[in-house]
Amino acid sequence: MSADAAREPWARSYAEATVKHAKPRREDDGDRSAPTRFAYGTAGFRTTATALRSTCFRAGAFAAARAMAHGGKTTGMVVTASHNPASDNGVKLVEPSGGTLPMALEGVAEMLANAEDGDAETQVRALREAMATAAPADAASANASARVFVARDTRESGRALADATLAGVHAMGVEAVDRGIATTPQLHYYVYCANVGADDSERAYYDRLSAGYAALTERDEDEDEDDDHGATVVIDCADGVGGVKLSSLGEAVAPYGLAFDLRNRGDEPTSSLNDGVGSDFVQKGKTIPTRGGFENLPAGTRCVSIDGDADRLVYFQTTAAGGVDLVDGDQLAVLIACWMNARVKEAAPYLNDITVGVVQTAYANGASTEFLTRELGAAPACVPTGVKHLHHRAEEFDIGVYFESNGHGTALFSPSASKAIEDATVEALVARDMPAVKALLALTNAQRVINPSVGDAMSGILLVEAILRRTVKAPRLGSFYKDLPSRQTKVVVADRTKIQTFDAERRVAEPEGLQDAIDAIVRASNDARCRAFVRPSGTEDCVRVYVEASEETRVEETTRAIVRAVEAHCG
Ligand code: 16G
Ligand code: MG
Repeated sequence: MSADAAREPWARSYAEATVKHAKPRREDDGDRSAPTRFAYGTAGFRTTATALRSTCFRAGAFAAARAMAHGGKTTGMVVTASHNPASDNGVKLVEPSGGTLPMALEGVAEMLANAEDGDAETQVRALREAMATAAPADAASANASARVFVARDTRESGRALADATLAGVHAMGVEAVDRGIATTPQLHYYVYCANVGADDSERAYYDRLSAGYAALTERDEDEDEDDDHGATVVIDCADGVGGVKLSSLGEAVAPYGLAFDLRNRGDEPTSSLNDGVGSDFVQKGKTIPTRGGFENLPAGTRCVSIDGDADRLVYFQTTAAGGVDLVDGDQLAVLIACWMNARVKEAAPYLNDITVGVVQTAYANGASTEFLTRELGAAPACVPTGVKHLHHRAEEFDIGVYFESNGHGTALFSPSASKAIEDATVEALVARDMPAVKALLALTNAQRVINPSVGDAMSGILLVEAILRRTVKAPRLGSFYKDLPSRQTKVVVADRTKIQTFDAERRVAEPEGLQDAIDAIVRASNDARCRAFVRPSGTEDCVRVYVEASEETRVEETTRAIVRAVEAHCG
């Protein structure tokens, strides 16, 4: 490397260390599924674990560069491949706010991940660029306490990949803190706390959430407990990290009358991460997990499935016929947004101009969109797939509720909304308007039960349970509206990147003619409620086709026709 490229001490030490973390040669480990190019994708680098050692080293250095960019803050990295198979792994980077990597930096991260082993110059250039992008106020402060928290899920490959990550952080001369095994949202929360001066321990996480739950469900002496909702929830932990962590949360909430019955905790000889279990399996297949004894539960039992890194949740109720009533992310958004909206209305005299907005993706069932539009008086916003898109859009609302149908989601309170709620509480107290005080305290306590950094299955479970328990005559979960029949299909084509979409992935710009073909097929269905779109997956080598209509058979016919159109245009 040229003397110029290595002028900073970190650049010299990084250039020396990167040599020891070479990419695996494909012919050496015989791993044919390793990518030829690493793409940051929908939610970070993700691929077969054996291909990731050098990527983790570099991503660790990248996280260190981001900590330095912010003038010496704490950033983070989680080694996880979420809902993907146990043999995969991946990288999720966490910014000092506790949020995800700014999209503008994804290309820089890709430049670093894809640079040749011997090309330290390009790697250093990428790191320097990562360091140059920060809020000006941040960059002005001292560089003394740059730190990176590294966590991993329960995958076998995690230990070695976390070690490679820690080595990447060290190579930059930045303090690396091994936070051990954690859920993705926990690590986001730890990073957030570290930068706002709050307790970033695991204990403090459980304490915050459980105290929030306790406060949110506390009843006045004159109130009756609404016993329609049993206080036990059966949780399918996907044989992942949630199995370990939910038992700690369960201990923390048990004194407040909520019991977790944890299944698929990953500690049985038959355990297999995300394999026939977990939220992805349950939501996509609309079926109960294949392990954990769900088939023996009494009909109507309230259950939750989470994913491999515990950042998604879907509820379901078993039916007498051995099936499920699925309560997906769309339904959860409705439950949470309507509950928040009702509290805002109750507090209306003191809480003016606070709006509750919902963010969905094109996958949201049309029935949920119609319901929300009616209830909230405004159509939900629609953005491209991926938490990063939903989260940013939700930040534009006073109270922004976002959910993907697959169960990624949360509610965000803007700083000004939080302040307005605080001020309104004082005013309502002075006026002795107790119904308004109650509504305002509910909004305050809801904020305590919510992980402020990112959507979190553990926090989501507590919020939903609290809402069900707190709402006298709460509607049965999932009974707000009836889903339109829908189907999601994968099509494998020669080159999925040929498909370019716009309008939040609802329309195709390229290849030419494909959108016209889809429009013609939808028109031919003669069904006013028929809706369809196609998009290239950001995590798998396939094109996804989504169709909904008022009847199952129409969904099937339309899907078949659109699959043929995709094959014809992208073959
Ligand atoms: C990732 C995303 C998820 C999205 C999914 C879509 C995050 C944390 N995860 O899992 O939000 O729904 O990808 O996958 O953003 P696809 O692009 O393959 O359809
Ligand atoms: Mg996940």
